[in-house]
Amino acid sequence: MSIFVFDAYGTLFDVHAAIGRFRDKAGPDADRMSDIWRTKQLEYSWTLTMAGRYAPFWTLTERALDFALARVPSVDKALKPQLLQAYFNLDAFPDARAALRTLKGKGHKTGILSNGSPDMLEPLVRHSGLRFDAVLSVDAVKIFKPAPQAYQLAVEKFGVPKERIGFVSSNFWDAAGAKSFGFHVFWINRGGVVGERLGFQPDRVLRSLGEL
Ligand code: LAC
Repeated sequence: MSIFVFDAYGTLFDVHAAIGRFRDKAGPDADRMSDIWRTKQLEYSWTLTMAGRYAPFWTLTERALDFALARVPSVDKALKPQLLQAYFNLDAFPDARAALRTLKGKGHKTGILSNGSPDMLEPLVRHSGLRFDAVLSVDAVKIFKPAPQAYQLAVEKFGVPKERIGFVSSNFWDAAGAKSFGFHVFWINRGGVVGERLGFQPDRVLRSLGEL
């Protein structure tokens, strides 16, 4: 495997870092609100895709936050701009930096393929200081992962057969979609959670990016 393509949110970057910075102000339902925010963000992307529609992931991130704040009224709605702003510099998971350095040191190429829109990914990657050979957004084809057209972007960018691309994701739905597409898939199961039964299994299950 000489090319490793990573999912961004949940795999390299911690989406719950946003609420983490405001947990005191957000109160006891902070984590529940953050879970709903993430779940709806993804659900909206799949629902639009199935309806044959597209809106940038940033728009869906904001709509999902509006929903989550409405659903969990104990969290102060005034936190909305700060929570959205935090999305531009989410913390990278502690294992990401070392893993990327090791892969590069071994001469591998690395990339990101994310549902995130370019205006989200650019500041996120810049603030993290992490370096990639390519940062690809599905916005180029205006359809979200797990649609095959989205994964195809990485094949076109790196110009190699898909089975030579190692695709790395912590999101099982993404790992399953990537396997269905034909990538060699690593599912990063940091929490040791039960794998989904979607009919597609990753090639490897790892506990951290450090095991790549
Ligand atoms: C990504 C998300 C949706 O594609 O996890 O980065």
